Order: sequence, then C-alpha cells, then structure tokens
Amino acid sequence: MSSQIEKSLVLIKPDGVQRALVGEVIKRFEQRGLKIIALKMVKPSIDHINDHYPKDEKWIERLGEKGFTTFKEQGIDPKQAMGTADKKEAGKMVRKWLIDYMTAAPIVAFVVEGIHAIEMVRKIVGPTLPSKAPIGTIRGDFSVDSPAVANIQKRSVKNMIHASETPEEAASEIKHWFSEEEIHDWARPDHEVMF
Ligand code: IDP
Ligand code: MG
Repeated sequence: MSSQIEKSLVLIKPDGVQRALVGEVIKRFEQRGLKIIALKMVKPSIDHINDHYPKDEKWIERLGEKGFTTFKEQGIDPKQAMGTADKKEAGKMVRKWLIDYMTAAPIVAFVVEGIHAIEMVRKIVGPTLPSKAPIGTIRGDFSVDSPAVANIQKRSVKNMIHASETPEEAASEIKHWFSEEEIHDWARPDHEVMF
C-alpha cells in the first residue's frame, strides 16, 4: 500500500481565508481520510508566488487557452474583451493577475498525504473554473467565478484553492513551501479501521 501513498500541496487562496472557509476546506480533506502533515499561514512575496507557478511557454499558453474556451462558449470576442486573441499573450496577462491575487492577503498552505493524494485532492477541489465545477467539490460549492467576467475585469479567476496537478508539481511545490522539519510523520489511528 505504501507505494500508493502520495503527498500534495494545497493553498487556500486569499478569498478562501477572507471568507472564513479555512475550517470547511480542511474538514473536507480530513473527512475523506487524507492526513494533513504540514500547515501554516503565509503572506507570500511576489517572488515566492512567481516561482510557485510554472514559467514555461506551454503552461502559459494553457492559461490563456482556458479563458478563450469560455469566451468561445459565451460568444465573446477575445480581442475585444482582452485586447488579444493570442493564447500566449493572454496567458502572460492571466499569470500577472494571478500573482496580484495570490499576494494580496494571507493564504493557508498545507501538505496532504494519503492514497492517490494528488488525484484525490483535485477531485475534492474540482476543476479550475468555478463556473464549470460540479456541486460537491470545494470550487463548485463555494465559488461561481468565470473568465468571462474575470478576464474582462483584468483579474484572476477566484477559485479559492490551489492544488498540485501532477507528482512532479507536488514534489517541487512541497519543497517550495515547506522545509523538511515542517513536515510531520504521524499516524491516524482511524486508518486501522479504514484500511
Ligand atoms: P488550477 O489552479 O486548477 O491548477 P491552472 O490552469 O494551473 O489551474 O491555473 C492557475 C490559476 O490561474 C487558477 O487556479 C485560476 O486562479 C487562474 N486562472 C486560470 N485560468 C484563468 C483565466 O482564464 N482567467 C483568469 N484566471 C485564470
Ligand atoms: Mg495548476
């Protein structure tokens, strides 16, 4: 079983903290059987967030593309709404808004450990865009934002949570946010009943 145990990084973004939903969010991971093994509140610097998010072209283009997909569905002209129809240009703009959003106020960072934790956490959180997130997910239950509004207002989509997407992302993000001494090894006795 131990080879299936993964670690994932979760951030409760400023909107989640300011809306006093920290307890509600943490509860959802704990009740699923996942374990919190590190946790802190931080007001991150611009540099820290800039290094948290990938800088490669592919990731930036994907960021631009997410909004364009919604624009297309809503019949919005990206050039008129954002001043560009180029996904790389749009991605660069969104990345900057994202840094503004993530550095505006304190966030809560934690590491979740458990079976298939990376995929499990993403399932609990829901897809990136709250407007498309199913009810029952954190994003679907507590947020409604869409690029159709956010990109026109020149701000990031407010979706309450960051969660690692891949094992590679999880490993580098955990290292970026926590030192080894801040990560704790402890046992949940209820796991003996659960597994
Ligand atoms: P994720 O947070 O679900 O992993 P990513 O694609 O990695 O999603 O995007 C990082 C963050 O960028 C999102 O959580 C969201 O806050 C913001 N974002 C993504 N797409 C858009 C967009 O089209 N407009 C504005 N903000 C966006
Ligand atoms: Mg991501």
